[in-house]
Amino acid sequence: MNDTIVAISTALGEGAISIIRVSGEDAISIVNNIFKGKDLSKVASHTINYGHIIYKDEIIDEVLVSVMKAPKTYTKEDIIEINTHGSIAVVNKIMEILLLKGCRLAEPGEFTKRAFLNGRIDLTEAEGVMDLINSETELTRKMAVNEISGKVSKLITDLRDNIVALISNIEVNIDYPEYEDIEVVTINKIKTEVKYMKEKLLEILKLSEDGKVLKDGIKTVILGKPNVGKSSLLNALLEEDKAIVTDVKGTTRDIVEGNIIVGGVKLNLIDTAGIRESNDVVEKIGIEKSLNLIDEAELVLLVLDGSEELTEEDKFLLDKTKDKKRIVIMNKDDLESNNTYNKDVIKISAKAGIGIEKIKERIKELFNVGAFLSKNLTFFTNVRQITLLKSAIESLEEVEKGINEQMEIDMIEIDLKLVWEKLGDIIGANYTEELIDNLFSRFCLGK
Ligand SMILES: Nc1nc2c(ncn2[C@@H]2O[C@H](COP(=O)(O)OP(=O)(O)OP(=O)(O)O)[C@@H](O)[C@H]2O)c(=O)[nH]1
Ligand SMILES: [Mg+2]
Repeated sequence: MNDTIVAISTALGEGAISIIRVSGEDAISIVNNIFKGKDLSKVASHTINYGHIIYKDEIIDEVLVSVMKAPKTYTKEDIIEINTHGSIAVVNKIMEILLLKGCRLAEPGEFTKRAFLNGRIDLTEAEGVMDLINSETELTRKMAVNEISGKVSKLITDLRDNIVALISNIEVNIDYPEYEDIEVVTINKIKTEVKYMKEKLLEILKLSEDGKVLKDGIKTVILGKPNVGKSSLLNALLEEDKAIVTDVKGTTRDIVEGNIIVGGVKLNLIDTAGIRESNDVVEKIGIEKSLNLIDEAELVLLVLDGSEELTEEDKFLLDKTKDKKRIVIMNKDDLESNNTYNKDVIKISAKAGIGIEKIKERIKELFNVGAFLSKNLTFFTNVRQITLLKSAIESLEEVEKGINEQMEIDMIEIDLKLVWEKLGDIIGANYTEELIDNLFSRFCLGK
């Protein structure tokens, strides 16, 4: 059986309360041993009990102890949570005593790992717990709650059940090869089902890729020729004077970064050096960096100067970013307008802080933030899941290819089994020790 683990579950520091969590077969007896109050081995499950932690006849702290008996607990094991006063000295002392009494210090994420290993949650749900703890925005919170609720798991499980049904159909064929008409029926059934599954998975993939960008923060590059007001725009968006603004062309040389939350989504903003022909060694490096950033950008804010006509540099950048998700911004709208470029632009004055909201609204539209926030969409949110999803889609394509090329039905079956396995990997139906260790080590202590 598992040993009994202990960790501090609240953030370490001064606070009203701290919680020490113990999980395992001996959780109740170990804590009972140092608790003065009701006999914890006799109290009902899921009760909170007042008393004192006593060690060598000394009161360590006045506490509330929650007793949760297996199996209806976070780890499916007996769990005790000791609510102490939120003092570093108290928490350390109680931890020390519990370790002396036979608990082992938990590894990061070990409680959740046990929940997974004991079959209470699957891998996507465990990842959801981690995502929820790490979530900074309304959107990432929603995404994580969706994961924890088991919606993703259900979707995968349903698809896997479909595949199992198909495979058993094939098995019948292999067992009774004399009925040729059954084979035709089976192949047609596989064809329809595989088409449906592929469409479904592609739809989820698209959603997942958009969702991932929103979850990680949209990498947003502010681009433009010198002096159009890129740094002014960065400052206006951040609502602080982060980047240096002057009327000298080529003020920004290295990239300047900052984060903002727009409509529940994080933007990682990057202000860049203005693009122009330059002989200045330092500026040239900056310009090179700006241009390289275009490829990585998930959103480009291309800034033009409304007070003057388009130049070759503007045209070059308009062309270079034409296939990117971008917003063209006509700045200096407070001055007399001399720019005749009239495609879809947002007019602003970065200096006066006018029009900034319009940019934010456009960003929400471009990334469909509203849908992600309002609907309970089901999709994957991390690289591990998305990579497996892509791989499952590839295997489905192999199945389709097999059918089209009239391959033997047992060859088609092999590819179908692969799809089943890869979908299983997403929820952790088959896992390696290494994968699990790696995944849970990224959790925080006490979770
Ligand atoms: N009138 C007016 N001036 C602006 C506006 N935005 C920026 N400026 C001015 O334009 C000049 C250049 O602004 P910056 O924000 O430094 O421009 P930049 O694009 O970052 O320039 P580089 O870093 O040199 O590429 C400064 O003098 C700003 O005060 C605006 O909306 N209206
Ligand atoms: Mg600048």
